Amino acid sequence: MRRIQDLAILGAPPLFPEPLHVGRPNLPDRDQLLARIGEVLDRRWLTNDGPCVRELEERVSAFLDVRHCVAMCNGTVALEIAIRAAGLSGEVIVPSLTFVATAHALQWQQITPVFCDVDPRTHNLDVARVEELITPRTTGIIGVHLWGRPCDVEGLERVARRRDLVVLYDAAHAFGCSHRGRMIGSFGHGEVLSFHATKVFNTLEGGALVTNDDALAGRARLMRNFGFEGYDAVGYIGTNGKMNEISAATGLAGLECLDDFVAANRRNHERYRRGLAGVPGITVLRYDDAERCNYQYVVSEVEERLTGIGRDRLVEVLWAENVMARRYFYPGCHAMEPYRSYFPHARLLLPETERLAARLMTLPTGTAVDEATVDRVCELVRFVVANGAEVERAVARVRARALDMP
Ligand code: T4K
Repeated sequence: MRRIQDLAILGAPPLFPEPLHVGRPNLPDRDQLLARIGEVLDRRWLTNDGPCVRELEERVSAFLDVRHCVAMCNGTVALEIAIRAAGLSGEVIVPSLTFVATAHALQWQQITPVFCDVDPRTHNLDVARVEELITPRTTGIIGVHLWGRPCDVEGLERVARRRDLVVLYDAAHAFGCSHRGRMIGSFGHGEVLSFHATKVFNTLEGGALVTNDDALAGRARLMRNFGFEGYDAVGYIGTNGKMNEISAATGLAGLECLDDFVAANRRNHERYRRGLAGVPGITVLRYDDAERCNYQYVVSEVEERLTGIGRDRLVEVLWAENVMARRYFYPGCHAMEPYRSYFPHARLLLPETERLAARLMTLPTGTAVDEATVDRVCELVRFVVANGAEVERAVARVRARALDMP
């Protein structure tokens, strides 16, 4: 990329012929996967607590060193069931800087998500702010280990103990990550994982509640299967949250390759950090290399004062080049419906969330992205930022011409 007129947003051909997505799935070894799927078909046992689901649950709980893993059909249903099985009601404190499923899982069952601001360094719940939001209606806190970086679990659990609250974690991003040497999965009363296609480890769709609490796991198991306690006996209200055998088989094959997935992510993350080092106004978020990290998200902060080009325009320029960077998690749950209507003034209590939601940009990584591709994306970002103000003016000119404006 040499000249501004070579940018696709101004009409030139895109840098990449095919879209480069954030969240392109990591795939297990194909032969192993097909062999496992063949076994599922041979058994004619496709769902309802089948042998692959059981094996996956055992493997995940052993990996995370936690007593129970209750596999489910996706992370959102796992959250809903965990929330219900933990007896939450009234108000629950959650971050707004998260995927909307965290809030929806509460609101879906008429529990009010109370949005709390985040620590600008960690992007996770700010414990001091959590404490200010506790009311007599508060029954719990759901921390989100955003980008796989652990919440301040000690701080949250201190507050929860003092105020007699339940703590759950949305660990959708944090499979394979540790905090102070202990795997994420065994903190709080329970933690919820997502095994969605876009996650570091996937079961196509899937998720799980992991917990050391026997009673919580028992209730979640019943709720996952309509509340059935035996043939013809229902002792509980339940839903259908079951994982199917093909998903579990995909997970079992994927677990064999997890180290390779993480290695590819780590390599790409380092490459992005080096490739974007020194670009004014672009900071790539770091992980704590002393811990286990899955490096699944390459998140950068774009500071327009220094780049000369706003985050949204930069994303637009990248999309035109087929680099499908994402604005996770813009605009924050509080600014989405129904929460925007329910809490029109929420943003006044969420200054850091608002600031981050306006600046964050997530770049493509994973096993589908190689180092040469990362280098080209970095080179593109460097070029655009080096010419930030000029790119803004050129785009405005082209747009004005298209509208036939003077
Ligand atoms: N809590 C948190 C903190 C979460 O981040 C999530 C999910 C949940 C809870 C809920 O867990 P699940 O119920 O999903 O298990 C995507 C994912 O759909 C979602 O699972 C994920 N978080 C979120 C961060 O990302 P979108 O709306 O951005 O999805 P979409 O369709 O734009 O897909 C993302 C990109 O991935 C696309 O650009 C294309 C690519 N892709 C996607 C799929 C499904 C592929 O290349 N191949 C594929 O098969 O939410």
